[in-house]
Amino acid sequence: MRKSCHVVLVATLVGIISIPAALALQVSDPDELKMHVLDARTVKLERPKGKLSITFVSWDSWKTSSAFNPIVTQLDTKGTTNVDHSLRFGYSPNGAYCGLYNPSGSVEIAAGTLTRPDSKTAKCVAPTAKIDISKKIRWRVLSTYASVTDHAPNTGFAVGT
Ligand SMILES: [Ca+2]
Ligand SMILES: [Ca+2]
Repeated sequence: MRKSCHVVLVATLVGIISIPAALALQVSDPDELKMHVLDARTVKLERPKGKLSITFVSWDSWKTSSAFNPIVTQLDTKGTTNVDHSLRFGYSPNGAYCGLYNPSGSVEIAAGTLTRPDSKTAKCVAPTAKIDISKKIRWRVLSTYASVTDHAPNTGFAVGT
C-alpha cells in the first residue's frame, strides 16, 4: 500500500515538474514499411529557447551515408495552415547536414546541428531567430527511403511542441 502511494506520488510530481519544460511533443508511428530503414518509430519536436529540435527514431539502424535520404519535418508556424518552413536532414559531398529551410528545401534559412545519438536516432537543432512562430506549431515528419515515404503521424499534422 505504502509503496503504491509512493509510485503515485512520484508519478504526480514528475507530471507537475515536466509541465514547465513541456515544450516537446512526441508522436509514435508503427513499424509499417518492411525493408524501409527510415521507417519512423517516434518523432519528437522540441522547442528549447530560440531553437527548434527534431529527433527522429527509426525501427531499424542506419548509417549516415549517401544512402541517408531526406527526413523532412514540415512546419506550419504562423497564419493559415500552409507549411511555412521545413527542418531537413540531408547528405552532400561535404557530409551529412541538417537545417531550417523554406517548405520546398530550396532555400536554407539557418544551418542546424546534426547528431546521431545512436544508430537509430538522428537529431537536428536549428535556431529560429529568422522565422516567425506565432501559433502552436503544426508539424509532421516525412522520411523517404527507396522512393517510399513514411508519414508520422500517418494522417494530418501533430499540433504543439
Ligand atoms: Ca513508421
Ligand atoms: Ca507512418
